[in-house]
Amino acid sequence: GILIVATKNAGKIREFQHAFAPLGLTVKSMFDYPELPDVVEDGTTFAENALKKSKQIGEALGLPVLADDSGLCVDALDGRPGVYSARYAGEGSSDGDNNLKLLSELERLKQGEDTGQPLLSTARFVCALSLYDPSTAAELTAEGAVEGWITSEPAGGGGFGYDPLFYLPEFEKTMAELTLEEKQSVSHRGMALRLLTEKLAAQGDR
Ligand code: ITT
Ligand code: NA
Repeated sequence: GILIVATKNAGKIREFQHAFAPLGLTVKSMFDYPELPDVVEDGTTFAENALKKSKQIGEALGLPVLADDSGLCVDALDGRPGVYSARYAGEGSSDGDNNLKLLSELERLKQGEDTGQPLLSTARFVCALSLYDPSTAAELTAEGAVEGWITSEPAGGGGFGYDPLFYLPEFEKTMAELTLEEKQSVSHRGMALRLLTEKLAAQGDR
């Protein structure tokens, strides 16, 4: 079967493909439906934006659709960039632009003081998933989070987005230094996917 995911983020697509392939599901993304307009993500929470994406695309296609809204919440920045993670350095900004912006905001807080300490602030990645079925108007949701530190020493070529700056003390590695399997086992998205799968299975039992 196929699973439609309302995303244009290549990093997310890779992780969903990896997660759903063992279930015999092929992932389709918004790259397979170029005629569909982008969803305006003006919600104030990850959950709100995830529902907006799954519902708009699900209704447009008349098929069940999964959506992911996620981001990075940095404690020293009062939770920013949060729901603005994808466009932190401006509309259409690249992952590289956003990472530079994050480090410069955290450096600004130190006001020139060099502590020699690469770990700048605690932070968490959050992922809200929404599965919307237009035939019943039913929505299933799940949220996952992972705690770590923002490091001034980016490392790793895996993952996407802020992964090279997100340091996990228990691995002594950044998220970008983990394999896809390792990332799935600890990440916000992996946790949300496991919770969503449990909810789906519980529904199937009813
Ligand atoms: P779609 O809306 O098309 O799914 P997007 O990239 O715009 O793609 P979001 O609005 O959910 O997605 O923004 C999430 C941003 O948060 C994303 O661009 C990354 O910069 C960051 N992010 C989310 N999950 C991440 C992860 O697993 N690793 C690193 N950065 C992540
Ligand atoms: Na988005």
